[in-house]
Amino acid sequence: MTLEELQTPCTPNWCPGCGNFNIWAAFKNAAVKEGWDNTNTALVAGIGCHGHILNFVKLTSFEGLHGRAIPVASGLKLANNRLNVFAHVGDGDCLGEGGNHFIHAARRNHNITVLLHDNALYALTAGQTSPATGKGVKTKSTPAGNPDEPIYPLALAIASGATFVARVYSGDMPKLTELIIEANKHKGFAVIDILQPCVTFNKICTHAMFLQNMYYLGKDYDPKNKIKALEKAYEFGEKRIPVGIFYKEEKPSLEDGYSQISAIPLVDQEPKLDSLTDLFKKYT
Ligand SMILES: Cc1ncc(C[n+]2csc(CCOP(=O)(O)OP(=O)(O)O)c2C)c(N)n1
Ligand code: SF4
Repeated sequence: MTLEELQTPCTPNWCPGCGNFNIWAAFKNAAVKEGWDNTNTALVAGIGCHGHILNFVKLTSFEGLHGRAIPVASGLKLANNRLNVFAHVGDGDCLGEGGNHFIHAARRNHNITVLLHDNALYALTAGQTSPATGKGVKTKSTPAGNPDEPIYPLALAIASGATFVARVYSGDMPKLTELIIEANKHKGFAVIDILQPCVTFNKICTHAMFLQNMYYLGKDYDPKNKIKALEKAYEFGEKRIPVGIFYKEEKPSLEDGYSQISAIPLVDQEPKLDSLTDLFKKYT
């Protein structure tokens, strides 16, 4: 599909300057480069500003309940393992309401790509604290400062078993496009933590803050070293926001382990009615 063909009749309604615009553009660039279309790709999202992306990309998509994008994406992949499956999730959506799903999909190494639109708060509902909000940060729901420690999403992903774990700033469109493509090519659970400024509600994680404090993991960094990757995943502060691929491991995905779908995807298989009838008989 061309960029024009990926266009829907809807005009994006994100606030001017929102990092979601960059994610939208980078995703479409990746789709054009890789030939993603409605025969080979499906998108899922949770609920939030991030989830609106489905309205602006003309690809088959499903908006799950808040926090439930990942189980829908995993089910899609099991039903049709030929598809490129992307889950667009928010930090509240993925780490709060859907935290349990994130952990177990990573542990099972489902072959899907999770694009975490990380604006470090609940944006659609007007700026409340999420599990990614820093300790002490004042938000609508914590006017005296967030009393809780944040979750470090990449550390959680690595510890849970994700096999491709990366971070990128939404404004770095070439890198974001490249990583989306690489994450999709990876055979297993891939997570990209996308630093996505919410210009309306987050006055700390701004474009300027990311530009001033991020640095790229260099050639001497070994993404195969899990312990070092975990250490890196906890690094976040002044002049200390690493971006790049933190961890990469080659191993069979959950779908690779099912011989029943290795030759023909489930959707293309005839249901075995005889065996089902026998099964039902047992319980009638
Ligand atoms: C189970 C459930 N809890 C709460 C809500 C209300 N709700 C809708 S969107 C949202 C915030 C979304 O925040 P996040 O996932 O971080 O996405 P963002 O808007 O920041 O992109 C909340 C709390 C809901 N729809 N369902
Ligand atoms: S509220 Fe924040 S995340 Fe939502 S569209 Fe506006 S800037 Fe973007």
